[in-house]
Amino acid sequence: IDKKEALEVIFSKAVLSLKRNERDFLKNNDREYQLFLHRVEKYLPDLISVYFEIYQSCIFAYPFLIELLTLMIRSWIERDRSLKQIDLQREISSDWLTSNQIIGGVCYVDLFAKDLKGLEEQIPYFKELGLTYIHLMPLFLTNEGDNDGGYAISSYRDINPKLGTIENLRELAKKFRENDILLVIDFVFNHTSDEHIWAKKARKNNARYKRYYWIYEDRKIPDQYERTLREIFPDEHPGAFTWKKEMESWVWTTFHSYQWDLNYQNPEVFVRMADEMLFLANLGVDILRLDAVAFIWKQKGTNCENLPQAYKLVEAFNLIARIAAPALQFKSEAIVHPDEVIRYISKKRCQLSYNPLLMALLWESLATREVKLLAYSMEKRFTIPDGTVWVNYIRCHDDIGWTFSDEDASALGINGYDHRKFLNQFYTGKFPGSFARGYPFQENPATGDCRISGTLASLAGLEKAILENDSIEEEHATDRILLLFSIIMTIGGIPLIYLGDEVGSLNNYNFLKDEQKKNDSRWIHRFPYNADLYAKRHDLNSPAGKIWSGIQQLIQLRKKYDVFQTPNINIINSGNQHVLAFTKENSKHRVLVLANFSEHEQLVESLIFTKSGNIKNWTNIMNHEPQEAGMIFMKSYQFFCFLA
Ligand code: OTU
Repeated sequence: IDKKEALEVIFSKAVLSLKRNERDFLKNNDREYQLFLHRVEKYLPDLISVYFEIYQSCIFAYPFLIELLTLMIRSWIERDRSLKQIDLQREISSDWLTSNQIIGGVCYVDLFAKDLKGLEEQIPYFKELGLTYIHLMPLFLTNEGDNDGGYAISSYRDINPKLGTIENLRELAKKFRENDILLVIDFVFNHTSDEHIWAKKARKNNARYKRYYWIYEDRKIPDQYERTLREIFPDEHPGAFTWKKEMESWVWTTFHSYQWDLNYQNPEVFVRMADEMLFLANLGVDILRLDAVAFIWKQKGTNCENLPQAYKLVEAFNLIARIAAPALQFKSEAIVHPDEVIRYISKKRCQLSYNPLLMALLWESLATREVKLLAYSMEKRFTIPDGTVWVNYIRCHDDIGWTFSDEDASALGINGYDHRKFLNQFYTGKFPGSFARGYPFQENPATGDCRISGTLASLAGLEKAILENDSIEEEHATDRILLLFSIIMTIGGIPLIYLGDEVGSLNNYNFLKDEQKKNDSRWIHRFPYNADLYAKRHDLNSPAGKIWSGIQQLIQLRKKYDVFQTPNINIINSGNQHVLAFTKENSKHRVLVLANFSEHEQLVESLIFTKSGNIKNWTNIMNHEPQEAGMIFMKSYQFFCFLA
């Protein structure tokens, strides 16, 4: 039987499983349905191939495929007409995602605005700052008490009642759309909480639901897996499995013991999660952040991270979206080795990705005052496929992990292991002369691993400066903060601000008094909305005001020149080890960015202009002064952006 015929058989089976009124919808909306069929024709063959690559050896694969198609058609039928309009627009425009008009912000709904209604009231603030992309941290039903900041989800269809209702979220999505703000939320699809209905049924020994997870009665198989696994949250429990007394079994829990890893080797899990994904899409979500994507496939004898099937699963989810909710885009959250990060990024997989390498190396350059590792890594690794986009950030709700490549470091004579040790010492404030006030996260004496928690301002020196009443250091700190923002605003991709950072929020030590939080230092940088700081945002004498207005100016700059939306950069050797230099260009403009990562004044040879394309008339667009010939003089932590 030929392939086309097979597809037709499969598809018509799916249509037959629809309810009567759903089939009527298809009949009565023929023009709309033809559009859908066109997508089916375009993407279904690939979806089926990928699906069978993943599930070739599973005898249940076929019936679950029919179920998948049925729920895709159903979800499309239920999709709001206004969203279907956006589907169409995004299908024909290829560059909306890379636009220089997109500026991101991320926040916890409860900490920033109490609840979803409160968040709606913050729209004027988002507009004032210039934000057009808001990522709301997990807001679904979750365990009472400790719940990993919402990353333990008990239902993908119910909002945490403290934050509001599904209707509130739908309403917010609509309000965002009216205000040209993209809505981003998490798709926490590697695990559910132990209170999700599936986990509850598994706990009651229901065989079908036990197959949704990785559950073993003895240590035999867990031991086999653990031989090659890395510990992710060693503070919480050793290894990857947790003993559940009520079931007399071991359950795979990569993160916390109440976060049960889903078993994607079971096609039913894939299909059920696809259904949850399409439900989120139909709420009016624009971008789904694929949480912990590196961990979704497991295989004995490997570290169970970044396996080929993980990429295939992402491809399959993406194809489902292309057919049933094409407006939806994916953002990869793979905070792993840069060789692996890149594999998730493509139009077929994730159209967006965090840029953990740029993030980590910005901090590395601040600590060392040298830009060589940053420049070398960006030159080699900044380019990503056409139509995809980096999300460039300085801080987020998580720790900073030093995910640079040891091979890159060693090419520059840097020993990765020692360097990470230095960085951890520096950012926990232990290194002599350090300006930073961070906390260690998941320090593992066995491996020497450690990551860093702390707010942008505290890690950049503001906390220490204020405490010591040191006005020069205070100025350095605000300059450091603005320097990092200058880079993410000009380098291309989508800049993402961890809200609160734009007014210089300091570490919050209250978590130490909270039984449920004190062992997770990431709470040091998950702070409540600080009304005082926000009130000072227009006061240019306060650090909050300096930082806020500096950022706002950068945002305006970025939005004004579309050269900032060109994806690539050209790293230039500035001839000064403290100064990062790169250019970007499009048909109209060329920009040259210079950033001094040291607290000392620096000189850059005017040769840099020749190296940047031998153009004579450069204007400094920070102050609109033409650049005279001769040496370029840079003050401490100064940032220049020249336009030609
Ligand atoms: C993610 O992070 C979330 O960002 C965290 O807040 C969650 O706790 C976690 O998943 C579980 O849902 O280990 O330290 O890419 O770096 O996925 C953060 C690998 C994490 C990990 C990342 C994970």
